[in-house]
Amino acid sequence: MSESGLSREELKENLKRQPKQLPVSCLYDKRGSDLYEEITALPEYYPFNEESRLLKANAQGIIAHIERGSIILELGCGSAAKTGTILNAIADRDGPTQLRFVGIDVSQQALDLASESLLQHCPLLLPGSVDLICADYLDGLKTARARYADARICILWLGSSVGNLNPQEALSFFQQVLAICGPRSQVLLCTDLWKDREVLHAAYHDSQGVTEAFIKNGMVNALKTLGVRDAPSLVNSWRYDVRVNKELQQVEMWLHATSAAVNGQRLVEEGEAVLMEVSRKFTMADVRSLAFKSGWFIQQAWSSGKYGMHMLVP
Ligand code: AVJ
Repeated sequence: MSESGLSREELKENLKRQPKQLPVSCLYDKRGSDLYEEITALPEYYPFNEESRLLKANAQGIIAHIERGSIILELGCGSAAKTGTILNAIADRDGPTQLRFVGIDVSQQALDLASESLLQHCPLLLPGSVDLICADYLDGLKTARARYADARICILWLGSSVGNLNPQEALSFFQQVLAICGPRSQVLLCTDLWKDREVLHAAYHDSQGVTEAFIKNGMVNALKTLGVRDAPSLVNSWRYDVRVNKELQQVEMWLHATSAAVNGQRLVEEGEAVLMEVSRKFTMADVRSLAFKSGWFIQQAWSSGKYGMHMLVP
């Protein structure tokens, strides 16, 4: 592992693929997490507001499925900006002593933001009831399952982050979640829905260039880790391109290298394109099929037409 937490070996493997691709973890250093927070405030980035609205409008319906005493565990909690909607609804119903929150994120910076933001947005949450785990999803879940062996765990997976996984990865992920968390668990899965190409394109190619900066920062992180000198000015001149791929039902964020990246060896050639991030979009039927194939049932589903939520139980 490098200082930044990125593994050089994993990066090299990713750069051998055709097309070249980077692991999602490149995107979320301190600057990346800050830029992502900025993205969520962009007028074009509709998923954030759609999700907030859907959560608020259906909070009572959602918590009706969450048993008293369940641990609320958020995967990739980031700054936990929206979690308060669910936590406060449960605290109002069951009282603050029944409430326990576990946040899992790969970024320690994000977790620091989360503990501040939770104190601010969830006045009923007792400080001793918050457990923040810096780990990737599955390791974090294993840790949580071991710590709270007897508890029922309600997993919140917000932000449509499942869209970063390809269909096989998503299937395997939900099978593993089930294997780790077992029958005393449930998942509130939020997914962005497939829609008009212009709306999708604008959400990932905003007029202020924040998403472009976010993606370029990910490449700078990767190249710095691999020992490329002057990575920021190199990547700054590369071209950002968003492709709405109808066949695979996903938005693809690409960087076209207008000059080569070299660290002794040639890592990226001039003229080559690197697939930086994939954001897969879903239909409600896609989510149903993903759930059934991986061993989950759907207790209830909500949709705004633009955005969907499913409560999954084993
Ligand atoms: C956090 C993966 C859900 O795909 O919409 C936003 C990340 N990347 N703009 C998404 C992202 C560029 C986001 N997810």
